[in-house]
Amino acid sequence: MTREVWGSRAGFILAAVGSAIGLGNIWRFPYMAYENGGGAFFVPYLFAMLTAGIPFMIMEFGLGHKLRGSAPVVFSKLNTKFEWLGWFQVGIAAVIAVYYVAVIGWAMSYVGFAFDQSWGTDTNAFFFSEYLKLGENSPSNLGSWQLHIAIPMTIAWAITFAAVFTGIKGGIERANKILMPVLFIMVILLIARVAFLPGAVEGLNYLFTPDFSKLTDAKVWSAAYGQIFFTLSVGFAIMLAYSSYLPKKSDVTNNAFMTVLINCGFSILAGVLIFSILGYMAQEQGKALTEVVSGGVGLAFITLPQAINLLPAPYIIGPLLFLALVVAGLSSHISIIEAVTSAIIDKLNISRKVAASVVCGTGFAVSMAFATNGGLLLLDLVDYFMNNVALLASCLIELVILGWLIKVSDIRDHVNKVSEFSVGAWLEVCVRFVSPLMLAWIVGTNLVNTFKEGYGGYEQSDLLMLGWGLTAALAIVGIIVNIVSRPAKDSAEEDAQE
Ligand code: LEU
Repeated sequence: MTREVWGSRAGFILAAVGSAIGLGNIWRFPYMAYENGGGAFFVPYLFAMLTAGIPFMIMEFGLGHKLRGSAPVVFSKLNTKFEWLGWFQVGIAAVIAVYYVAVIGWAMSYVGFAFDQSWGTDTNAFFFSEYLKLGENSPSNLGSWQLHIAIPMTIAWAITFAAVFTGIKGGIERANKILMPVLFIMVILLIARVAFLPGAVEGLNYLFTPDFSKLTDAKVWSAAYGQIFFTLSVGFAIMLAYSSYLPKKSDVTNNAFMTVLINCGFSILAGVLIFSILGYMAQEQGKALTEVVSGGVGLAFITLPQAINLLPAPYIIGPLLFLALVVAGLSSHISIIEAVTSAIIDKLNISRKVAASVVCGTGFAVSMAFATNGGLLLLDLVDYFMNNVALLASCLIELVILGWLIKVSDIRDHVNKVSEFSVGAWLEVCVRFVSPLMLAWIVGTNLVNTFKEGYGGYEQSDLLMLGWGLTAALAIVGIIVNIVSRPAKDSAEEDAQE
């Protein structure tokens, strides 16, 4: 089978940017920036972007372009012993896919609620009790299935399925060519409106006023690094898959820089949007901003609805805000599913249509666990482990392989051969020293803290099964697949040397 290719350079960049820009940019980034010292967060964030984000993106685009395969193929071509890491990454992507779609589903429901603000004044009670119907649940006691959550999730799956089933150029590229411009236009229109509301400037001051005392806080650095991999979709099979469809003649370095800079620029725009609204809300309520902000999921589904209640023309701004979340989420969800699908196509040599049907069918069924009373708790616990343990560990192992177990200069040479401007030795400094050291420290701290303190007050048995157990299971499945795989597709290692 000849490998599919993107139809145009712009198409590839839009798809890569579509993957990177997602739920993580709109509600995670603004809150993280706020929580970690406002303007001071930008120092570690930019540092993480420069030392880890850009190098990772160049390496992954370079590897995907050179070795033309999904994550397991790429790693096994580097050395057949490394194939397991590819499957571990595909596993992380698969797990993220099944809960990410739940948040897209909630956002879809909220587009509808926003028209008449049917969430009422107590948006907290509305979200937890009326919408999620959270009762005496736990991550392992999910309660009953909720049709009103399952329906929007099904719509999201249908869109993702249509794109991935149709193929790289006709499906994924075309979807992103619609979704990305729509997203940018919506966000710019929203900013143009809310930035002039009274109080908006105070909100922005809050976000951008540096608190340099936070720079000595290890947590801030850990948050910045954690955010950068998730937001750029690197380290868990996605960008490897996307770049494996690049045509031979492609400017890898330029594409990588554009993707990173557009994504991080968009995060700042999202920060401006959200904090203008929060500043306005604080002013309207006569409170300090610190009193009105809540974190994580709460920022999008509790605080924002409250703010929308107070906005002029809430029936326009409200639906647009949640629609932006939906659009950003969908283009990312498509990429997560493609990461899994392309790995299956490569491994089993089956058609895209069959692979996409199996992946989406299974993913859909599993994701229904999140359309339950306890779905939020399950999501919270699994998301914590995927982001803070599995993903960061996967990135660290990838760095060790790329920086120490193969010749990183080979990849740099390849990248420089095909790109307009050359990447200097700084790439190797980042890949071999700066990033692995930072990550080793962060992963180590996360592991020790999670071991000692658990997470979110969940039962030990839940942490063991759905956190540690799930993460270990992904690694073990990867290792088993690696072992039973036919040893070395003969030409594999030669390919890698090319
Ligand atoms: N990069 C995406 C985001 O920031 C997430 C990823 C899982 C596709 O939301």
